[in-house]
Amino acid sequence: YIPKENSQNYDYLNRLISRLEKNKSTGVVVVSTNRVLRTRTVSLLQRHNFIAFECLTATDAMQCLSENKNVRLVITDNTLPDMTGTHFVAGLRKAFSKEQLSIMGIAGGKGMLMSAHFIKSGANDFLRVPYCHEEFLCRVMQNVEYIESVEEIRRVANTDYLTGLPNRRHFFYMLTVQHQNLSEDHALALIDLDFFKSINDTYGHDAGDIVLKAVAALIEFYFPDEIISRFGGEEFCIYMPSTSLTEACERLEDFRKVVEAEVIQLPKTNIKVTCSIGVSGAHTQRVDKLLSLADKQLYAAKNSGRNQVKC
Ligand code: GH3
Ligand code: MG
Ligand code: MG
Ligand code: MG
Repeated sequence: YIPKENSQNYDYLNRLISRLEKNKSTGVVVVSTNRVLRTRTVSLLQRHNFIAFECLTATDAMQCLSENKNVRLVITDNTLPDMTGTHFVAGLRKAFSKEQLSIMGIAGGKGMLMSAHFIKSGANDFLRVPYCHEEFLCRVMQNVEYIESVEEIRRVANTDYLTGLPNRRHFFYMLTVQHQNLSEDHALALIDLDFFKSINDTYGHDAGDIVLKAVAALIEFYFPDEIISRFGGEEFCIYMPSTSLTEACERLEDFRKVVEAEVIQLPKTNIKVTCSIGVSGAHTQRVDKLLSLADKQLYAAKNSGRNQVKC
């Protein structure tokens, strides 16, 4: 469905068309007791491929949000049975920031201050009822795209560009989140590639990059339930919750053998690489202690001839 007023505006059209595909995985919650307003709004959203949820109360909407992680926008009327729309918005904002969830107030009537009330309560936007379809769609798109661009910026900020693994910054963030329920048993491993500089020197920096990507893929495959990270240049870190030091060392010894056996294909030749691993375990709950201990063990592994695990 393309509004005819826009059939000449090709930039807008292209944007609309590319959105149609993305909208299929984008949830929008519509909250109103006004049946006509609610069903019209929902069908307009559905015509543009959005997954639209109809809710009659603030409580229903909260429930819907907790069950559907794909919701990027809530559109709410001001007179709801269980609370006013602006109270609902203020409550929603305690659970979701403006960067996580867009909220748009909609309300009719002659009151001039309604949009200000909504926006002061934490709404991103406001639209007066009856609304014009075009304006409604522009605003929906703008609010959804805002959330998506913040998500994209977050993803880029948390990811190592070369390997696609979580970067060091994100590793610490995930650890802090996990830290609240750190189990007694846990372990941390630092993995450092052996003589990596000589791979760069012999085969070139691009070959070094291929090796880093290959090792990162192995880590991702063998530690799917652990918190992993590219920690620095040719150094990786793995946090293993609910794992004893003994169990961690066995798994890392297995992994060391996997790396040793892996044949990495370069454009002109195949090469192999080894790694040294330092592991620390349960006797401290402090992440900085775990790290410095693992680093000491890694240093010991290097000094005892490399290609080994030290626990
Ligand atoms: P050791 O066995 O003692 O760990 O020796 P090493 O050569 O692996 O360690 P060293 O710290 O001397 O060298 C690490 C090298 O990793 C130096 C740096 O140029 C290279 N490096 C860091 N990041 C990247 C990257 O993103 N790509 C490539 N190709 N090389 C990188
Ligand atoms: Mg080094
Ligand atoms: Mg190294
Ligand atoms: Mg290193």
